[in-house]
Amino acid sequence: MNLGAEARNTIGVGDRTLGPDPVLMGVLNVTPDSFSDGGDFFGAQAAVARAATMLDEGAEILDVGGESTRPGSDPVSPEEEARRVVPVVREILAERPDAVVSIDTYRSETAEAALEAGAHIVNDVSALRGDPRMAGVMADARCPVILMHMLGEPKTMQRDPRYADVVREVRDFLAERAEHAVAGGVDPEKIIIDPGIGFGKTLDHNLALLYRLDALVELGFPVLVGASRKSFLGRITGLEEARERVFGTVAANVIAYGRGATFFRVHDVRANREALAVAKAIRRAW
Ligand code: HH2
Repeated sequence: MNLGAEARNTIGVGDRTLGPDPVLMGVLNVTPDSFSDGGDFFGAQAAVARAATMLDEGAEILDVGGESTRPGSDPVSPEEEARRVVPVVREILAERPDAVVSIDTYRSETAEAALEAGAHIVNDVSALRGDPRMAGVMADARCPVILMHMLGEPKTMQRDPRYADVVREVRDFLAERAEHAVAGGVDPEKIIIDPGIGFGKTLDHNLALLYRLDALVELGFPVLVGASRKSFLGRITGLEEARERVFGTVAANVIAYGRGATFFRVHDVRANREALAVAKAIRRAW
């Protein structure tokens, strides 16, 4: 699907427009086991405080997730997932009514409950493959949706992932999932696509996708990149501790911006905001 020759890099959220300048989505994992911040913000109070910090540092979206999708992780029950995220969404919006909140889930019940609590965006790492009701829920809510590529499922996805041509396969997959979403009633203007860095990909696959992001931009949807603190950065830099991978994250995001990405899912908001502000200024200078 191509919505026109021009790359699209904005998305409407209610009466606001996000983009075309780089948009930072702060990661808020309300989980005991996420790969880089598991357990840090597990209680609602700690999560809301972290949300406020990320907003103050320049995040325009907060991505609230209640289930880790790190390689090897197990799913949690839908009830447990909703129990973790719904109070956090509600409390963030009570304290910061202007915040834009996205809900990181592939389950329609969780998405519905979070939207009901005020969330604005659904971030579905299964790109609508995880739950047949999801497209309908998104269509009814008329909310922006993020469709991400994943090969396999979190439990096994890093066991020898293979592609004949990773860029073509990821692009074709995202085009097909976008068509599926539109067939289910989702407004094409509300779709954001994401190559799914680290989801069933080797180091070389991740690097190829970041370098050839323009191939995804050509599909006509805004592109989101979630490279933050991921293990491919550790493979390159030798940093085993995920929270130390800030400089590598910044490099990946600045390159991704140069290749056409607009949305950046990050743990370290300030570092990425400053780097992307400089990248934007350089791009504008000529
Ligand atoms: N990555 C993670 C989770 N959700 N959503 C999108 N759209 N893109 C991503 O790259 C992405 C995502 C994994 O990172 P994190 O949330 O930090 O860890 P965990 O899954 O262990 O909670």
